[in-house]
Amino acid sequence: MNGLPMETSTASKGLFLTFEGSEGCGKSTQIHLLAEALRSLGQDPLLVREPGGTPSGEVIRHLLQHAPEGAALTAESELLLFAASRAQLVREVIRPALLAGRTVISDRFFDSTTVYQGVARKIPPEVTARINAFAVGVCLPDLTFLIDLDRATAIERMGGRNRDPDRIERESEAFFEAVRHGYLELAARETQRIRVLDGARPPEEIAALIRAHLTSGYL
Ligand code: T5A
Repeated sequence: MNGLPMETSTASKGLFLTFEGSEGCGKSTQIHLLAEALRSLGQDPLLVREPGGTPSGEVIRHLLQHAPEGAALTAESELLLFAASRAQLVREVIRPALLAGRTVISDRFFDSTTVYQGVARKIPPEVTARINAFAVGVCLPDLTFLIDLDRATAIERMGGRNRDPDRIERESEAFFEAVRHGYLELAARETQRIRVLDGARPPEEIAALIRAHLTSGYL
């Protein structure tokens, strides 16, 4: 036993929300606006991000993004490392919080693997689906917001942050086109769970749409 709660099929009491989209689409901005709104309603949402969010997950994040030792990672190793970070985050942080009744908001979750490693890295969908299922167990998002933004606008916004690109951010334009289309195709297949939002709109407008979605059946 490692002291962490065992995975069971017991229904979660908390709401599990995930945000997805390509680099610079505005996920973090919206997560923080939503968290503020929830706090003003007296809630105490838990915010997590992927990869990372646990001590071991943060080491994996560094390896995947910036460590020189990660430069030669294969697509297969990359997939398994994202899954390992997620498996730990689910059992160590997300699941206990949901069972305790907290709302959990995750900046990326398994849809990122479906799209980045599956569609963009071309790993067969049955492989990413199986590994995703193994990593998350019974912990599935109740609702996912996909923020869709064209690449040119995203690059302009990220340039404004004046930061060093990480290993994945240095990928080709074709890779990021595949990511964007992969997300939109996934949303078209999972219309019940995934809500697509236009990331080119002003942040407050997007935030209002998110709150409206939530108050129409989730809060
Ligand atoms: N990955 C991850 C995989 O390949 N597989 C996986 O399974 C997982 C989990 C993670 C990387 O890992 C990959 C995908 C990624 O390459 P990360 O460093 O965690 O990367 O960063 P990202 O998730 O890509 O997020 P970013 O921090 O780059 O962007 P955000 O959070 O989407 O954008 P945000 O909110 O920081 O906004 C960017 C800028 O735009 C402005 C903000 O002020 C900010 O300056 N902005 C707006 N401006 C105008 N209008 C709006 N509506 C705006 N919204 C935000």
